[in-house]
Amino acid sequence: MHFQQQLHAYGQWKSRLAEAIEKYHAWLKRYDLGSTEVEEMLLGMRKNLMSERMTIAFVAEFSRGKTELINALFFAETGVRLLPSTPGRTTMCPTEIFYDAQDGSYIRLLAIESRLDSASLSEYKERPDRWLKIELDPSSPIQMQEAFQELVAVKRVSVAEAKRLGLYHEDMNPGDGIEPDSVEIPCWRHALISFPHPLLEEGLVILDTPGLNALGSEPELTLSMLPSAQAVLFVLAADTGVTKSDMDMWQNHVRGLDGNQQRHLAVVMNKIDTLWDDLQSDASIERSLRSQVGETARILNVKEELIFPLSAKQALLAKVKKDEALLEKSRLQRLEHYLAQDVLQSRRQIMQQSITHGIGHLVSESLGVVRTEVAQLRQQLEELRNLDTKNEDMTAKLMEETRIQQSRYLQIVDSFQASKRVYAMQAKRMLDVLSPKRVDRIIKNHTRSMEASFTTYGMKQAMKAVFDDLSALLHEGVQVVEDTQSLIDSIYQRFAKEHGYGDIKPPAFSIRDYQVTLEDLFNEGESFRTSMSSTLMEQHLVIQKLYTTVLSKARKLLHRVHKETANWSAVALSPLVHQIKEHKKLIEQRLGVLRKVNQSKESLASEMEKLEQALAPVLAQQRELEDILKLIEGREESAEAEPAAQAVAAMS
Ligand SMILES: Nc1nc2c(ncn2[C@@H]2O[C@H](COP(=O)(O)OP(=O)(O)OP(=O)(O)O)[C@@H](O)[C@H]2O)c(=O)[nH]1
Ligand SMILES: [Mg+2]
Repeated sequence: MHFQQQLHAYGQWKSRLAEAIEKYHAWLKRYDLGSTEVEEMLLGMRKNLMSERMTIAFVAEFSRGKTELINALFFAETGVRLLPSTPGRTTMCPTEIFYDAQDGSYIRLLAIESRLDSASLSEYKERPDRWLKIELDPSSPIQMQEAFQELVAVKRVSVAEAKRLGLYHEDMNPGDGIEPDSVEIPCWRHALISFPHPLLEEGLVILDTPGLNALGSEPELTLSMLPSAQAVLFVLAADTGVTKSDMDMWQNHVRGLDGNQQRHLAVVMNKIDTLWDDLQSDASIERSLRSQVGETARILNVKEELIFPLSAKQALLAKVKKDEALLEKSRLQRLEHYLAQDVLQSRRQIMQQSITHGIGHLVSESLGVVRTEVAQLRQQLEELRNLDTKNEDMTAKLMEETRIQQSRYLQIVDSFQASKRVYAMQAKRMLDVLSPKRVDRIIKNHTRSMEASFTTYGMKQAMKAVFDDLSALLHEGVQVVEDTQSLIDSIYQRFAKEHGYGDIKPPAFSIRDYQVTLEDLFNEGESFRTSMSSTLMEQHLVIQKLYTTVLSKARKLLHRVHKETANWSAVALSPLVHQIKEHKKLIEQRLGVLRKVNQSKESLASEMEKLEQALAPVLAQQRELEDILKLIEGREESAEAEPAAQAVAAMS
């Protein structure tokens, strides 16, 4: 399947899941089983799912052909070279290309001087009025192509000004060690491009980066935007091989992205057309290509199958001219296949796992309760069928039994209330430990000392102190979450043992993994700091930005931990609550039936009929839930409803 078809299928799958979430939400409402917490959780899940985007980032030294590759992969059907790609440095600022359905077609540009401001890029993105906006006409590729020329805009400033902006770079100095009077710097710090294009409309986001030291001077790009991309393509050129500067970039900023299983990192070996040679046989060209791929794999220490030799330029040409043979020769299709199969498929699996884990658990839990109800109604019917109406003793005995059940039920309610009180105290203690206020206080305290320190060393010490405090907080959180989990487990076990509630399980939860994530975050920050000393002369501004980025990520992370913990603690006992409610309903129903049968023997038939009638809507509930579960699990075929006998067996 082509990338576009695959992305479309992925979009459809997401809408199906969103529909399942909506249906379950409606189901809970219809039967009055929801709660504000569960409702909020479902709405949040649905929102996350629908706003989820798929980002592919392109990084490399300048002039390796990143932008040309983007043109060839995604925008060839416009018939033009949509984004500017020329010899030498071209793209001057990181550029995000996506579709913003709300605001339509535009380019938004953020002035380079905004680097002096303490607001982060993501904060700027919330404030469109701070950006220069250029309208785009999506029906005219030529107009768009012209508008995109703004992405290459540069200006001359004094060296002092470049230093002030944290942009003075040794490479701007042409070797003789004498500082020039002025240097060229980008006009723009960041660009956002939105226009309706089938791929972008499906949620694709493309991140093009400028080659020259963009990764070293914008920590937010390197530490925040790249790591959150689903795929990162590192581009090399076949005619230059792996140069020292390619290697620096790879080691300092790209290689580390490989650690995450949810992200794909691949290497493109572009410009293979420079190896094409009419005087050489295809076989010998193939051989030299193979050996270059092998060599690159060895130097970068990546698997050979993750290196994609191709020619972006020829691929673009081939697509525009509809020249199939040339397209084949450009070898672009193997990369397209990789993006469609490996990247998108695994994205879908990850989403599926997390969604099935979240909502699937809730739906299965509801289904378990409904199935028990079906089974118990059937059992009651069975009892009535076997009831010897002439035998008054038997009815009386059943009545007696049910009364005993009723008083036992009242005990269950009492003991549940007691457990719930203990649990509520524990849950409060847990959420206090992880409270966002505590996190913010820690960060705020240290930020002050960080801003006050003039040396890199002082800043580094302050950073270490925040990290220690935050990880201590998280450590305490892990402990208290585990205590809470044991408490919940013991409550469930007690209800299973004493009251026969063996079928329901508490939702599992842990925040242990976040400890590693937090640690990685700070380590990445530190390795960024050590890598930049050699490349940037004026570091203070960049280090400050670096630390702000790391801290805002840590803050987000810990807030998320709190939110997830709160969600979990809100629903941890709800399977028990459902079960108890159902239990009560059944006992009352049964007493009612027996009472009536006792009063007049004739009413037996009509009571049985009523039970049959009561069964029908519950069976309908069960079918609805089974359909929702099918939607979630992506099963197309309608599975057989669970046989009654099995359901009866499950309840006894
Ligand atoms: N021969 C050949 N040239 C290519 C190929 N791909 C790109 N180029 C050329 O390489 C030059 C640089 O391409 P760009 O796409 O601007 O490179 P970039 O990596 O985006 O560079 P920056 O924007 O400066 O970071 C342009 O002149 C392209 O025409 C290719 O496959 N073969
Ligand atoms: Mg470029």
